[in-house]
Amino acid sequence: MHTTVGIVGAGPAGLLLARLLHRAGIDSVVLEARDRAYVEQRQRAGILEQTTVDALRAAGAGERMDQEGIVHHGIELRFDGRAHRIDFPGLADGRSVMVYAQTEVVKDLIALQLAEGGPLLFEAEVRAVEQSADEVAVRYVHEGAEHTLRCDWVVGCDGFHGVTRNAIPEDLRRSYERTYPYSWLGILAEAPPVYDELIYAHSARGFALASMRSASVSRLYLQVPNGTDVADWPDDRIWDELDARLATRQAPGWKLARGPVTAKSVLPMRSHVTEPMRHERVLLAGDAAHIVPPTGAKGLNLAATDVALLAKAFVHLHESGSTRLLDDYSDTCLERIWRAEHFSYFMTTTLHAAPDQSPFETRLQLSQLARIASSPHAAAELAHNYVGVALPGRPGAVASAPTGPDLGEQAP
Ligand code: RFL
Ligand code: PHB
Repeated sequence: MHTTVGIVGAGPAGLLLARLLHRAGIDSVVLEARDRAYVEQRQRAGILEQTTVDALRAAGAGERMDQEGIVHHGIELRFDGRAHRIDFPGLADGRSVMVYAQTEVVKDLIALQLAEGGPLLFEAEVRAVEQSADEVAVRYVHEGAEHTLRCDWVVGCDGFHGVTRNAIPEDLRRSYERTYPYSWLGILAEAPPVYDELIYAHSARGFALASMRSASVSRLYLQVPNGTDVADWPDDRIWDELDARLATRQAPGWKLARGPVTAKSVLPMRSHVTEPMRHERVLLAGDAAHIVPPTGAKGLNLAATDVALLAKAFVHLHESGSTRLLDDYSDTCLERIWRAEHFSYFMTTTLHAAPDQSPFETRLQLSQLARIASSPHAAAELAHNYVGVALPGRPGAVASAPTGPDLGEQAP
């Protein structure tokens, strides 16, 4: 089999890239190691920035998102027993974010690709990506047999544990990494959200986050020690801990609405960047090149912006014969990635209680949070980063014009 762009991995990055290329008349083949049900049910991100929403619309995958996604115009920070709202449109040039789960993004993209796109093979595990002078060979196993996909270009969208990264020679590859001394326990519950926006809470007992999937389903997270076993967290213990960490002095005795817990897992927290994101005919996108801790809600959005830029670069090559945008791809992405790395690190270290944290460090965190609550300048910096920073000269534009309204246009 031969294709123009071989895509390894059918997470949001690989699927969105395949759709954008298909719409531009560029053929691709997507190879995914897991089965369709697994990929569609993996619980992950929930927050989409405007650029991600635009890229999904440009890929033709905006219809259900625009009907079911919930536009959020702010978040609440809770710390020191009080609550403070960050108003996005007022602080960040009218921009907002959308709550629409990664599971739904992936389902929409898979349905479209299977209905009218190029090949998308599930249970096709890539074992090696090998470059020669004028093509790349992707070796994979499907239905018990070994196959080779020959490609003009290969994009590794195979996540943090993928194999494509190894096609960049070790002596040219640089990795930057940080692991955090805590994890998240995440649950999905059939319970109405606590509040109509997300709540990020700093407390002496550790961080908590109250998010949502719909008007009747909550997504909730608790900071827990690394190595935590979910078996040690029966449902009542989780609800009690959420109540304690989200408590404020303004509303004593306040409690979350409880409901059946339908999913429970522990997630490690990590920051990671691999540079460069291209070597000759092999490129990396999404979690294959970079990981952020989820506190800044950036991972899926970075993946979407990487592939929107890549699609634009392939279209440019297709139309003009020039590799200029592909040549710029790594540098253009890395500027935005490092901004998101810093923001995610900042949110994580400001809101979590490290196991060896001194009272001095806790006072610094509270001072920083109080500054955000009292200064429009400090709050604007958080708001701009959360909704997505537009970097000068690097607009992160999508492959074709968006067709839907701006998230900022819907009244709060
Ligand atoms: P994915 O989603 O990991 O997909 C990679 C795919 O590649 C496949 N694969 C292979 N296929 C073939 N051959 C091989 N050898 C392969 N090896 C791997 C895998 O099976 C998989 O299907 O990467 P992608 O597409 O780059 O997407 C990245 C996002 O999934 C990730 O960044 C986000 O989920 C991060 N994230 C969040 N991002 C946000 O923008 N907003 C959020 O609110 C947000 N919340 C989160 C998050 C991540 C979380 N976890 C679980 C770490 C919340 C959580 C809890
Ligand atoms: C989620 O809804 O899963 C979510 C939201 C915001 C985050 C992380 C996760 O920062």
